[in-house]
Amino acid sequence: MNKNRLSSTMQEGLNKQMTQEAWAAQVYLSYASWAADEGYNGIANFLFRHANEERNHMMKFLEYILERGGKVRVDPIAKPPDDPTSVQNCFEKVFQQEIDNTTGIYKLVKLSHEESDWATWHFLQWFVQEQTEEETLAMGLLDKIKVAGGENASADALYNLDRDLARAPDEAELAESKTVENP
Ligand code: OFO
Repeated sequence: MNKNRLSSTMQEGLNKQMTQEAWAAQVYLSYASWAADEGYNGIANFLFRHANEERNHMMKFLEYILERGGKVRVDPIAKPPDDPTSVQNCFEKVFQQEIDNTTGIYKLVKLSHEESDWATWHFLQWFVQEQTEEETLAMGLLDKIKVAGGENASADALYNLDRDLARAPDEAELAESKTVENP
């Protein structure tokens, strides 16, 4: 008896997204290594922590495919993009990477809706929220580098930014958790 509760299209899509998350972890590792090499140890620390999050996302997809009786396929992971050229460029790349990942998640949500695969739809809602959080976090990075002076940021401003990011929380607070008292 076939126990696979995923359509073949969905199984393929989930496997691709699993690899996409593994790739995202590699991208963060590569940007973090670049930052460390440039002497930005706070930024590196922030990006290394994020690489771990992406790897956890990969595991969530892997576990879900197995849980639904599907077949996991561990594919090769593509090479990360070129190193950033500056801190601003690094944060722009991080933001773009999150947007691209959101697009992948949305495609799967759309497919789950079309297939009336409500279990997968429900599973993906966590990722919809996570991507909103990560985009907010990446937008925050872009704001910080803008305030620091963008491409013309002084060594002092970059020093402060680097120190702040070493302690920055991994999660962004979303609009839903805001209140009048805590805007
Ligand atoms: Fe997996 O959350 Fe970012 O990309």
